[in-house]
Parts: sequence; structure tokens; C-alpha cells
Amino acid sequence: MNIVVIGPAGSGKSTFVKSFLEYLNDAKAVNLDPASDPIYKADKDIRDFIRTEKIMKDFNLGINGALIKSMELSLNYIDELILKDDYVLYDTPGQMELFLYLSSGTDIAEKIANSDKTIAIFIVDAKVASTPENYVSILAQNAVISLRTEIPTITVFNKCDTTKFELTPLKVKEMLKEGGVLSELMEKLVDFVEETTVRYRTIKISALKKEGFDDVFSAINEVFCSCGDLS
Ligand SMILES: Nc1nc2c(ncn2[C@@H]2O[C@H](COP(=O)(O)OP(=O)(O)OP(=O)(O)O)[C@@H](O)[C@H]2O)c(=O)[nH]1
Ligand SMILES: [Mg+2]
Repeated sequence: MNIVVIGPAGSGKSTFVKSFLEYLNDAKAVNLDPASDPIYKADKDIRDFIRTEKIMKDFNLGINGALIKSMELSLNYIDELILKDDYVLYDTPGQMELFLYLSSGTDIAEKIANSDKTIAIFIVDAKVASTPENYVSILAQNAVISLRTEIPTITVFNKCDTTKFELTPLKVKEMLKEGGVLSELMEKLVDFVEETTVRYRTIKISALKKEGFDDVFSAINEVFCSCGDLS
């Protein structure tokens, strides 16, 4: 099974891969971020082939151009990076738009998804998600990830060791009933999220402290169960 870890810069993707790797015990890890050395023992590493800092020099590019070029070049090596095992964790580039909005990014996602049953874990910083507006837009982003990558996606709120995080779609709906600051757009977004997201029971974790991983693990299994694909 492939577990693709995706999320905004600094949300804790690499820390999650490191900790979840230990939790799963016998899993494998693949670093797909050409811009940073893995903080865990990677069984495959894109940086053996592509290093963004070298691309900057070789092609005389700034950091954004080099990141885009790195993704394009990574596609040439993806077949060598995909592993087949019980659990394979894929760490993705810091800037998730590289993965979501470049054709090289979605091509990489497609190759992974075609190799085995695959799920995406969308890691977000709970602090960033702690207003109703941000919370709903993050859930909507989950739907965008599923659409762009064609991979079922579970949102996981990280860094809950430092943030008290209590929002749920139900609570947001209750707040909408009270009227006030939340707009019509929000109400429509909540409905959109309910119709499009594979599941949204709130999963709160601390990748740093290895808390909440039982919930992540059962959510992964539930998704495949609900897809009729747990064989
Ligand atoms: N308090 C706390 N900090 C965390 C947690 N997870 C990650 N961090 C910290 O957040 C920072 C970013 O973590 P990374 O794992 O590098 O995040 P990332 O999403 O891989 O970052 P990029 O790949 O650079 O985008 C580091 O300083 C981590 O120690 C957590 O659960 N709790
Ligand atoms: Mg990282």
C-alpha cells in the first residue's frame, strides 16, 4: 500500500513520515522532495538523482524555477523510486502546489497510484486551521487534492501538542446557524465538503510526539474498506 504524505510547507510532512515509519514498524519510506535531505532513513531518495540546489546552478535558475525544473526531471526517475511493500510512505516537496498543479507532479502521483492501492494523507498545521473559515477551506482543499491526484485523501491536523483544536464540520454548521461573520460562501463550502470528501472525522495528531497515530491507521483502513478494497 502507498501512503502519499502531502501538505503545505512546514506542516510536518517529513516529521510525520519519520514518526509513522516507526509506528508502522516494518514500513518503507521514499523521499520525493528534491530540495531537502530526509530526516528519516529513506529506502529510496530522489536526491540521489536530483538536487534542487544543483539545478539552480546548472540551469542558472532562481529557487522557484529550480523547484519546477526539479519536478520535471524527477519524473524521469519515478519508476526507480516507487516501491512495493505492505506500507510505503512517500514524502512530497514542501510546496504542495508543485505536486498538485504541475503536470509533472500529477504524473508522479498517477504513477504511484497505478502501482498499488494508494491513499494520500493531507497534513495541515492545526493552528492554521483553527478558525472556521480556514478549517472549511482546508477541507475543501482536501477535495482538490483528491480531484487533482485521483487519490482518496484523509486530512490530518498536526501539531496538536501545541494547539487546542476543536472544530468539526458539525460545529461549523452550528456556528452558521448563529449567523454573523460566516458568509453564504462558507455554508456552500460546508455542503460541498460533505458531498465530496471521502471522510472527515477529525483526526488530530502530533507527528513530533507520535500521538494520534491509531486514528490515522484506522482511517486508512476504513477508506479502503469503504472503497471495497481491503483484500
Ligand atoms: N510542535 C510540533 N512541531 C512539529 C510537529 N510536527 C512537525 N513539527 C515541526 O514543524 C517544523 C516543520 O516540520 P517538517 O516535518 O520539516 O515539515 P514539512 O512539511 O516536511 O516541511 P517542508 O518539507 O520544508 O515543507 C519542524 O520544526 C518540526 O519539528 C508536531 O507534531 N508538533
Ligand atoms: Mg519536508
